[in-house]
Amino acid sequence: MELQEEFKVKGYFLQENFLSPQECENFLKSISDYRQQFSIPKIYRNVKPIPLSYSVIDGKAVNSHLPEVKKLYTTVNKVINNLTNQELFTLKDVQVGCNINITEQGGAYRWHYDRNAVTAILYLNEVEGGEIEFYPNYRIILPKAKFSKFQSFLDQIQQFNLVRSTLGKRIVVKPQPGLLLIMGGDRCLHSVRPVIEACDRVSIVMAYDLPNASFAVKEQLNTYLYSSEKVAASDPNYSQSDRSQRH
Ligand SMILES: O=C(O)CCC(=O)C(=O)O
Ligand SMILES: [Fe+2]
Repeated sequence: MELQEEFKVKGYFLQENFLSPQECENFLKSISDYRQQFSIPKIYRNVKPIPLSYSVIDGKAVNSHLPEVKKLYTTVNKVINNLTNQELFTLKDVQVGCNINITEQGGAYRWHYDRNAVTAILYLNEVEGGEIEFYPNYRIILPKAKFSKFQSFLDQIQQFNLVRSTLGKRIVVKPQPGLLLIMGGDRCLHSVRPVIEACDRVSIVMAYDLPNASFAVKEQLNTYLYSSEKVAASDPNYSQSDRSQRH
């Protein structure tokens, strides 16, 4: 099967050694240098069954302080366009476009869909636990009502364990240095299992979409994902009338 065809049918794509071990080391060094200089927000949202518990260097910080990560975001755009046979773009919302997720021991990332069409995740290291679990091409999307209450109801139903195991095909991927995962972010339900090891799990999360994509983005979702602040609704993904879904 052609790569493009395979991506369309499977809903995801994996490439090992997209970066060499040395390149991963260099990225990890820049990230750790950044952390020596700046403190990064730690986010904890107590949702069931998997909480959102991680630290993040958001796209604004990447733009200003991590030029090599910014460059990677553009390089991977070409890979995405080739794979999807579409002209997709980096996100207008710089804060959301390219993030570095840092998950310490015990940390995890709740079940969610991303708000954008295609997401690429580059893993920089290997840790015990911290597998990403996902259900490609899983979401039932209402074509004209992606942000409706009924869509949000469907999303909640589809998250149940029993529904997932009945309707979905589960894929589990263990992080390894240089591994690139590309998926249809807004239709692939995904989460990150708790990190078991004392060492931080580090991944670069890159979001792409059509130029005219509207997310009906709420400030509140960005606050939920990128700051330690308390938010009024415990879960902006599923408790608002608009469903902006990247995570
Ligand atoms: O780090 C990962 O494997 C996934 C992170 C993720 O899904 C996200 O940041 O939206
Ligand atoms: Fe995600």
